[in-house]
Amino acid sequence: MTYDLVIGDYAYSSWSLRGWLLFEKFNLPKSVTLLDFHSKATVAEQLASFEPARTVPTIRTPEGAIVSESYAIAEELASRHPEAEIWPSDPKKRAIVRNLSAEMHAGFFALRAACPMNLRTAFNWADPSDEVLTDLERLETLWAWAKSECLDGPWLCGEFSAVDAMYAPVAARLAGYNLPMSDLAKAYVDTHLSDPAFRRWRALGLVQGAHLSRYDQPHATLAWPGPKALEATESDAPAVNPNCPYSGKPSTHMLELNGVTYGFCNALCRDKTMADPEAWPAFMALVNETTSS
Ligand SMILES: N[C@@H](CCC(=O)N[C@@H](CS)C(=O)NCC(=O)O)C(=O)O
Repeated sequence: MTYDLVIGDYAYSSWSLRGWLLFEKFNLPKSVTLLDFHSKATVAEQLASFEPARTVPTIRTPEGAIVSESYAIAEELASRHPEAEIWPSDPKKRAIVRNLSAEMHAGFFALRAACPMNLRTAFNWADPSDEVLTDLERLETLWAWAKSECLDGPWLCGEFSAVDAMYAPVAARLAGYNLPMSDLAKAYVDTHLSDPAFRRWRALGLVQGAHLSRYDQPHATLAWPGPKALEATESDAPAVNPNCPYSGKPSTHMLELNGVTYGFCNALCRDKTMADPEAWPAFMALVNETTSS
């Protein structure tokens, strides 16, 4: 039983990140189709076999139903996989996070319009508009309220839940445009940036898809505000592992990390790992096994 999940682009599609995190964080089976945001064909045209979807993320359930609103995807997955706790089982927490998720899904237009997600770089927007500042104030209110009601965990309300998937791209925008934040908001934003699933998504965005100039901004650029990736480089040397840590297929594409050469079964597996080695548990298990033996 696998869901088809269609996403737009790892670097630029903020809604796609929400949908993908719901699968990735809760370990749900997915077969991913990546659209081409660079293509002349519109998103709607590329989604022709997922009628009536017009936007990403879109899923096809195992029985063939199409769901193409992020909030509906969260609800649908939550009712199909109650054990995953996509919404918290605690009724009070669940009510709070549903409310915050719905407000995100229906709002924050100024922030979304002025600060499109772009995980390839970061900007210094020194003088955000009044409309964006109003959105930021509302975020601070909502996040502080959720935290004060829930009291535990680095996420908004205890363990990671659908609300955190909804706010992941918002966190990326706050960090990615160097917007003003309280300590509480900054801690929450940092939790997203250092989350291994978010880092995997961003690593894929760094190595897949074209640069899209429509996402460039007139602001000065900054170094990425999240954790710095370990330095790994492409290599031609023989690998310590005969088989790819992800697929088990023969190692054909190599990288070097701390003087050791590791192999992968294709260029994408190598490149996504090279972009942020620590984001990939199977690779780090191989590194630990190799360096501790
Ligand atoms: N309400 C939708 C919004 C999804 C959305 O707008 N996705 C963008 C990509 S981030 C898209 O597919 N846009 C279509 C287009 O650009 O033609 C949801 O909740 O998922």
